[in-house]
Amino acid sequence: MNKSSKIYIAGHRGMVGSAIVRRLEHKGYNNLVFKTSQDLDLTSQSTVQQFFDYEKPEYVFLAAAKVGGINANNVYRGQFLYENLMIQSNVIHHAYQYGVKKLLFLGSSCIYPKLADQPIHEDSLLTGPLEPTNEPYAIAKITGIKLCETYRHQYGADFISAMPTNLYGPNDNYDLEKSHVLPALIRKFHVAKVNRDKTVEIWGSGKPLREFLHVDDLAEACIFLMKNYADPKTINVGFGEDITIKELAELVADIVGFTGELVFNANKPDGTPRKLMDSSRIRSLGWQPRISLREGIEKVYTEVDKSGW
Ligand code: GFB
Repeated sequence: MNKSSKIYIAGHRGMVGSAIVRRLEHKGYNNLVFKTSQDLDLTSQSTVQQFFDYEKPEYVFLAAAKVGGINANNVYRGQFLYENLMIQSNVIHHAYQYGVKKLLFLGSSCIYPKLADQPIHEDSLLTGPLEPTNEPYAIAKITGIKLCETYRHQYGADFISAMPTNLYGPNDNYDLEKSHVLPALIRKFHVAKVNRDKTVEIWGSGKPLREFLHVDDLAEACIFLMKNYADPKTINVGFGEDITIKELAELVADIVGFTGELVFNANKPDGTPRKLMDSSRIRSLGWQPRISLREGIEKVYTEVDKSGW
């Protein structure tokens, strides 16, 4: 991949895709292709085929997906399964048909069994039952991994897949019903501070552990893998440490400046008890995260547009 290679970033308006675009542009890549979902419906096979026929990109970062937090995954189960299956099948298949030199598919740590040994090694894939709240999304993502693996095996396509841990950063989703925990907490604590509320509701018990990676670190990892990884096996991209949701809530409250009380709502699901990734493979290749959790949250909180809250 050189600076003038034609690179298609699917999902360039999302948190991950936009971070990849920022990193590529920063590094001087000058032939990037992206389309909004209005201009290119990735769930439509014929539309995606026409796009690849016309553009013929050389490299593809597949960051387009239907994503959300624990509630969205659990409620929109059919959409999460269908839309992700369609998007990834259309992009991966036509990338193969139109001779893309390399494709990187992005998944998620929820592909691993709910009770996988910790930290979770890539070999844990398909060794046990999935977390029920995100089973449809996880099954779609596992299928994406298998498409990359089988197209490499059968056709010799250089398609790889990477599994990031829970992510946060610019262009995150702050819709309280659909978002992940970190943006939800930032918004809830900010609003509570402004309104001088005494309490903030935290879903679940506060006991689950989660690992958080800033999306700029992930974007660097994606470009690194595009250049340095060509293996059928998926590769984990994590931060290396996890914290409980209660500790996370206390950290966000401290950064935002909320001094009231946390109230845990046991009627909301906890999800997986823990999903710390074993990222020793990517680290041994030479990538490591640079942005600490506190630093990353401080940056996000400063930069996010709070006007609609
Ligand atoms: O980030 P999150 O929605 O997704 O929730 P998962 C993480 C934990 O935070 C859960 C708790 O235990 C939630 O109950 N939590 C506490 C909250 N307060 C809140 C809140 O206000 N909003 C939210 N959203 N959570 C997702 C998967 O799982 O992680 C996806 O469903 C994907 O498929 C993604 O893998 C990375 O970490 O539980």
